Amino acid sequence: MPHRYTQFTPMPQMSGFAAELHGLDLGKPLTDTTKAELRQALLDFEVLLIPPVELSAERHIELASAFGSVAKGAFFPRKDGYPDIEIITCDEQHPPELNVWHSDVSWKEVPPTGTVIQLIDLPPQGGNTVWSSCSKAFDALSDGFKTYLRGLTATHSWQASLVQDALEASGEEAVVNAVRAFKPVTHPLVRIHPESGKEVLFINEAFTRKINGVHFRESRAILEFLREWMIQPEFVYSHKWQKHGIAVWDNRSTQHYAVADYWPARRSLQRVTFQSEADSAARTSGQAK
Ligand SMILES: O=C(O)CCC(=O)C(=O)O
Ligand SMILES: [Fe+2]
Repeated sequence: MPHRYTQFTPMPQMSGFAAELHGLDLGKPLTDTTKAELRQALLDFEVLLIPPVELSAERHIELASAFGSVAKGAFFPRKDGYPDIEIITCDEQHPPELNVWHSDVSWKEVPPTGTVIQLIDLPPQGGNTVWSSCSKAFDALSDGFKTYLRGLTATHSWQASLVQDALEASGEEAVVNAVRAFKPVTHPLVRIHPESGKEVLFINEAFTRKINGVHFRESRAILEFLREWMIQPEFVYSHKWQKHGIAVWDNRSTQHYAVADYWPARRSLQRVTFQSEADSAARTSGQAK
């Protein structure tokens, strides 16, 4: 039975995926009903697109906190005076680095639940963000292959990724410290989403290094097959931004790619990450091991 929405109308851009929220009024404080419907919509549609409205730092944080507790996020520079707000700016001196399929920080035991971003500086052309639904990608596989994949786990690491490149730019010490602090982690290859119950393929090109317990050639071939499988147009939504457009994604059931076709023009965004207790609870209970 589809959920009924009273505070806005979700308009999915593809069947069951990437919904524009029509009629959502961010001009006033969010009521408990609106927050509950936003959480439900994120489970139903995995990516939410909110029409442009300039958010103050406080309203941006408030919107993120509708989905969970505001979290540390990734490793981007912070907005002055707002440690919860990360800023990603690309310009002539700072080329884009996120044009690789990833789910954020999947190399941690409990990766972020999701993120709310607002586009601040819109390039004259291009600069879409593209999301792929990891639940649609899993659903479309054959039953026999699903059964095979359900038994597997994969290793995720920041090493030999864009994160290592960024650390290297800060010097050897930064890399050595990260090697000590952030060991590779194991995630199930098929995760049961702790809140929606959907089964999702939890692997990505940036951070998944190998499938555990199988020959390395099997691992390499299956990961390459899945990488290609997961980015078929049927599972992918490419979002054309407007200035001050807002998007929210569920980092457990989607992966994303920031298209670098605008560079060297300037593009910048602000982001606030949130964490749901369900994720750490699932990890502790062993479901996400
Ligand atoms: O620049 C974008 O569109 C998305 C960047 C990204 O990967 C992120 O914010 O996690
Ligand atoms: Fe990202």
